[in-house]
Amino acid sequence: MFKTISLPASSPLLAQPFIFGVATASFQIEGARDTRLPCIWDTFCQQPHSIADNSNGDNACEHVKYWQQDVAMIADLAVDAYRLSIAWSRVLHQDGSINQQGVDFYRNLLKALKARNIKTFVTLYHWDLPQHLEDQGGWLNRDTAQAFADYTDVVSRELDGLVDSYATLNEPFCSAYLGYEIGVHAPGIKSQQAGRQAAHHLLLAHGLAMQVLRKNCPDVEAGIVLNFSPSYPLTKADEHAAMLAEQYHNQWYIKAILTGAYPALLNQLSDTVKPVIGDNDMAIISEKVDFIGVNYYTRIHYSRTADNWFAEAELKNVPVTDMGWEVYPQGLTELLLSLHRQYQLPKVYITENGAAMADTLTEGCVEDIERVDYFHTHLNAVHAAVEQGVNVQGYFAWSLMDNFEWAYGYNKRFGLVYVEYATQKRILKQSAKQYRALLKQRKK
Ligand code: IFM
Repeated sequence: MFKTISLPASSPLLAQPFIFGVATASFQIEGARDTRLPCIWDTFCQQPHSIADNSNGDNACEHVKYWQQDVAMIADLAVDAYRLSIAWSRVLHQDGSINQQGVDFYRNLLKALKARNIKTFVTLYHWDLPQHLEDQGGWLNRDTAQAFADYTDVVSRELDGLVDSYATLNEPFCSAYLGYEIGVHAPGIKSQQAGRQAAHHLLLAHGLAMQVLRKNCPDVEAGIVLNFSPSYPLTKADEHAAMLAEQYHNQWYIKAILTGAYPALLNQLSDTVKPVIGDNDMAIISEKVDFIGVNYYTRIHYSRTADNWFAEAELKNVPVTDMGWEVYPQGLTELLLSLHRQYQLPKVYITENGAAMADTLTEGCVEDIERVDYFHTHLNAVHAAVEQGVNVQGYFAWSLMDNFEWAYGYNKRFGLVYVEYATQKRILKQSAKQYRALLKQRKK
């Protein structure tokens, strides 16, 4: 078990222009529910049994209240960049007019970060669709893609000059599959057809938003953040199943974006499940991106089902995080190398990587040695990929601080910083101190 986070002294990760950062998302930290429109996660949290601890995002980390101290804390970590998301429901009223208070919140936050020389990585959509749009069909309604482009237009004008890097969407897989296909995330719909159609409309929204960003801020880099849980066969006999899962869950998004086509698996879907695709959609979806954000936490094993499809298979006796996710750092190297072989990749940022652990606050300290080990091994996995030619230019730890972990509520802690929710006190864990030590060493 590594007690420090370190990299070889000659690692390109320790040299310019590699960026180190921390990441969060609006609904998970902001709170201040009363100063924005309701979103699909507010509604979902009210449904019985949807959230493990019956909690919601009403208060979360009260970041809207404590943002100044949070900015100071981010600066204290010696990071180069902060990745945050904008809540659509905080910047627009239902009639499409601007919620000035919400816009001012983000403007002030971004200005304060820039004043401390911290680069601003802004994600436009991290799952919190305004509820009134869900009432019109949400991501099943093609008009939502255009509504997202209109929202992007407002945000990119209002935040002009304050953003260094835009990501359109965070993890469209989660919005579509978890939200509309198996219903464990908001809005809780369980339909394969809905999942595939939502995925298509999300990708279309991404493409339309890219066009807006190119027009409004041609000098600001723009891309998308995708999550990958690479698919591995449980046994030799399961290789085909793993290949199907890989296409369905991972390649579905990156292939559409980088090549303008869905994986071949699309043709195996029945006509009732296939998404409706407009004539020009794939060209819009494959609008050139400046970067792909890669979120990696674990790999997944699959086995073949009786109907020749795939099902998740559990590996026994492997190290897991508090989420039950296997700790498999080599998977990150393997993923990056495999994407590098398959595609003409633009630059890559690791936009999320981290681990939930059962942290305990003892005498004011959190000795999260397993998380230190996780960051150490995963950063070295990125190093290995870069040494083999993958153009990775940044790494963001998930997450800055403990927060609302979606369907798990506040039970799962991913933070570098411990949040004592009753007092909203932030306490740097050992992992935060080690991450900072690594970054400071580089800055000498
Ligand atoms: O907390 C989430 C985040 O919102 C999106 N990516 C995965 C994280 C851990 O589950």
